[in-house]
Order: sequence, then structure tokens, then C-alpha cells
Amino acid sequence: MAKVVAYIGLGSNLATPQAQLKAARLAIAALTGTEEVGFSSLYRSPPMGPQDQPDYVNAVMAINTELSAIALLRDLQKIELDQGRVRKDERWGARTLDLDILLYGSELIDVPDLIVPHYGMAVRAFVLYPLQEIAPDLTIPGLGLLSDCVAQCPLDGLVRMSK
Ligand code: A4P
Ligand code: MG
Repeated sequence: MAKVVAYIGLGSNLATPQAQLKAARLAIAALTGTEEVGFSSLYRSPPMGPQDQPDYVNAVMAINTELSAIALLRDLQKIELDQGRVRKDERWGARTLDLDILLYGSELIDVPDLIVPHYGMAVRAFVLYPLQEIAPDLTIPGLGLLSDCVAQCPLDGLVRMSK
């Protein structure tokens, strides 16, 4: 079956974020027909949204996968739940683990449960900078060159941590 390169944004600001991201990385690489082909450094940033929550740790992972985009979304949501994510009503509230599909090949997807490219990625430093680290020459479908998005996106307090 043909495989697709997909990019996943990982974020956490509760319950030892670095350990959350490490566990998620292993779980994603173990999905059916899926292998890791890239993983950025970890980045720390102040919360976007409500400010009364801890700083986030974010990273971006590249995978080669035979899963369909919807199957990948369902598997990522299962990993979020396995790692103790509780969905609350508050928008952009604190979470143990958030996994977003940023890109799925060069596809534009707009179905009720899934919008790809991810709607916020063009203006989020904690997505664009780690993505640039592992895919500097990328073109974002519908948006243009990643490097142009990065050039227009202030760091907003983003700091690169260890590899
Ligand atoms: N959904 C649609 N498209 C996608 C996609 N491409 N990837 C739907 C993943 N999910 C997608 O997601 C809500 C619904 O989006 C899902 O049911 C799925 O079908 P969710 O994870 O339940 O809710 P959420 O993550 O709380 O909402 P939202 O609006 O997606 O939040 P974001 O955009 O993920 O932002 N600050 C910093 N510094 N770093 C962060 O990582 N993250 C957030 C959450 C807020 N502030 C942050 C950070
Ligand atoms: Mg999300």
C-alpha cells in the first residue's frame, strides 16, 4: 500500500510534558504501517489562550504511514486518551497531551472531524519553528512556502530546549 508522509504536532503542559511527548512519540511510531522519519527538538512556549496554565512543551514529528488520514486521527485520539487526556469545555485549556495532524501528504482535507492543513498552523510559532527544523523546504498546501510563514511569524516567547 502506498505510504504518505504526515506531520504531527505534539503539545503538553501537564504531568511532566517531556515524558508525555516521549511516550506519544513511541506510541505513534508503533501504529500500524507507520514509521518515524523525523522528530524535532522540544520547544517551550507560554500558553496561547488562557494564561492561568503552565507553559507548553511542543514538538513536531514526521511519519511515513499507510493509515488513511481519518484512521490516523482516530489512533492519535486514542493515544491522547491513553495518556490521560480529559477533554474539558474550556477552549485551549491545559492538557496532558494534544496531537494534531498538521499535514497529510499534499492533501487538502475538510470533513466534519478533520481539517488539514491544521487551521492554526500558519500563525503558531510552536508549530512552524519545529516543523522548519525537520522539513525546511516544505510547501504547505494552500499556504505556500513554510519558510515564508516562518519569516512572518514572531517567536512569541518560543525557546528551543534539548534535542
Ligand atoms: N480536528 C480537526 N482537524 C484536526 C486536525 N488536523 N488534527 C478536530 C487534529 N484534530 C483535528 O480537537 C478538537 C477537534 O478538532 C477534534 O474533535 C478533531 O476531530 P481537540 O484536540 O479535542 O481540542 P483542542 O485541541 O482543545 O482544540 P483545538 O482548537 O484544536 O486546540 P488547539 O488548536 O490544538 O490548541 N499554547 C502553546 N504554547 N502550545 C500549544 O500546543 N495548544 C493549544 C490547543 C492551546 N494553547 C497552546 C497549545
Ligand atoms: Mg487538538
